[in-house]
Amino acid sequence: MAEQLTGSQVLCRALLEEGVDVLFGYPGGAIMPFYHALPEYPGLRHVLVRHEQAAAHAADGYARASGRPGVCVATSGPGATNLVTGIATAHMDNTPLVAITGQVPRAMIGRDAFQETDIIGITQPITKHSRLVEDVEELAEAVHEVFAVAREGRPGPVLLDVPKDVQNQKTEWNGGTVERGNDQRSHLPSFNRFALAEAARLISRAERPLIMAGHGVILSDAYAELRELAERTGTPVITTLLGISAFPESHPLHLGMPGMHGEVHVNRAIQQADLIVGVGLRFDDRVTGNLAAFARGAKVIHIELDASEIGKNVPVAVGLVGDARAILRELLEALAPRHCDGWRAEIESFVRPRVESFKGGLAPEGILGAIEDASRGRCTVVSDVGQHQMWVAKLFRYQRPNTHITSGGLGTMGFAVPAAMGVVMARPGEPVWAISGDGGFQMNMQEIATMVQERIPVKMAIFNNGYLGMVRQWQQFFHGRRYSATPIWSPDYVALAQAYGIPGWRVEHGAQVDDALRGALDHDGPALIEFLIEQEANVFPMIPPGASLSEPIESEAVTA
Ligand SMILES: Cc1ncc(C[n+]2csc(CCOP(=O)(O)OP(=O)(O)O)c2C)c(N)n1
Repeated sequence: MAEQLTGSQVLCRALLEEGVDVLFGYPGGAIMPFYHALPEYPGLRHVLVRHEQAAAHAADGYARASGRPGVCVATSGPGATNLVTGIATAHMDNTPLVAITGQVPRAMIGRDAFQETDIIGITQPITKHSRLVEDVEELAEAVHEVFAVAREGRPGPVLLDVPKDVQNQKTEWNGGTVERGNDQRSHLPSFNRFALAEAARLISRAERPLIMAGHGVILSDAYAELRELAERTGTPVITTLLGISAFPESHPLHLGMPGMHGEVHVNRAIQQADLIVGVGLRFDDRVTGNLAAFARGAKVIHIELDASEIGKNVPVAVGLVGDARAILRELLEALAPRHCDGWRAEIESFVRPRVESFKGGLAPEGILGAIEDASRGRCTVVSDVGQHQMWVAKLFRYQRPNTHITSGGLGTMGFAVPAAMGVVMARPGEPVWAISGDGGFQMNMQEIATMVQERIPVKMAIFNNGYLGMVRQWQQFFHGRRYSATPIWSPDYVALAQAYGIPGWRVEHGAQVDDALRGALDHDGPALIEFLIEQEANVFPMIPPGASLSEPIESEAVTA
């Protein structure tokens, strides 16, 4: 005999069928029936955040680290709108995120009911799909549909809006409703064989080739194929901000990060290349600088899952639409071994000694090296947004796949601390560092309470320079040092840690670094370290906004 279930119970069962094991959320009126049902389903661990934005970022971090959709839950109105920044962040970086929101009862929709907001309308431009569930009979199918959309093709966020009375509606449950299909590769678009042959021909003939690897390499798990392509053809590899950790950084073919804060030799190599093989990236403006002057001597082969990206920013000689791993495998079959030793030696000659503006204060380079050593290279690093984000991208040596997580496309301050909670849930037993500036940390530091209550051992590092550093740097270079609204006061972070009952350290000198790191790593729970770094340190080199990759600012001299 069929079981009678409420909509909320159906929702829980459908989530379990999708393989969900953790939800990040916050209750409220319109989602109360769901929270009423939740305790019956211990397989669904709920993490109570302190702000819904953090729920979305935590689900995002979980998804990036696990490769499976992350789930966040909020009530209608303010709960739902608090998710928006997190959904937009996931949208820009192609994270499979499922947001579930309560909605006012169906009869009240459109009447400006208490806590009613049109979250479907609000999130339409920042989701792959958003759906209002109009009857309990469609609920299970709707859950499976949004999960499928979140995962398939180019992943991204989806939203399911469930009116309160639908959550309470009764229905008959006849057992599982789907076979869960995790392998979407069969649905992927196929690519053109002629284009593939042409790509192989261009690669074989190029004298100055480069590979630019983006987030798509990580999303399609194409590490081995990327490495094989580089090694077989002797082609140097550039990793974009979101492509970092797609290729081991100790590898002799690894060059570094391109673009606005990319190394001089990397950008110069791009400007001198005769072929760029772009894999799973979108050539965004932070990567290309002035498009008209970008890699003018290079033909571009663009391997990308989303056909609309091909030719969007950069004209391409060959576009290959599909899954990066599948395409690279095919391409490898058509490629004979070759070398580019002369070209590599030339790029080597472009390398400049690192110019940083550290004047003897605590330098990010030393801190990051020490974090790496103390974690024995086995950690995941989640960065926030700003100067420290660039240092974390450039100075840490990523060896293992998918160990660098950051908000690239939207550049969302406040991302690191909550996203790191999600990463810990996906990778228990491995140190996870949330590295933030003093500005970004203060945007979501309330989540320390979540870590304590839910026992989520994030290791937090704050690079405190007393400024909204990246904006201050722009003011220094482009606004005549007018530091308008960038000096930022901080609380006593060690006392803050104490208030939450977690250990905290303040590090002012190099000699204190190792003890603090050891203490934080040895502690079986969340821990916080404040590093007082040099206040006006800058990130070099820097391509001014709108300039070409050939016009880097390399030192303070320019601002004099
Ligand atoms: C939510 C949000 N608001 C504003 C910005 C603009 N912004 C980019 S970097 C930055 C400064 C970050 O300062 P801090 O967190 O202290 O890091 P630092 O640059 O000093 O390392 C600001 C304000 C942003 N990226 N995100």
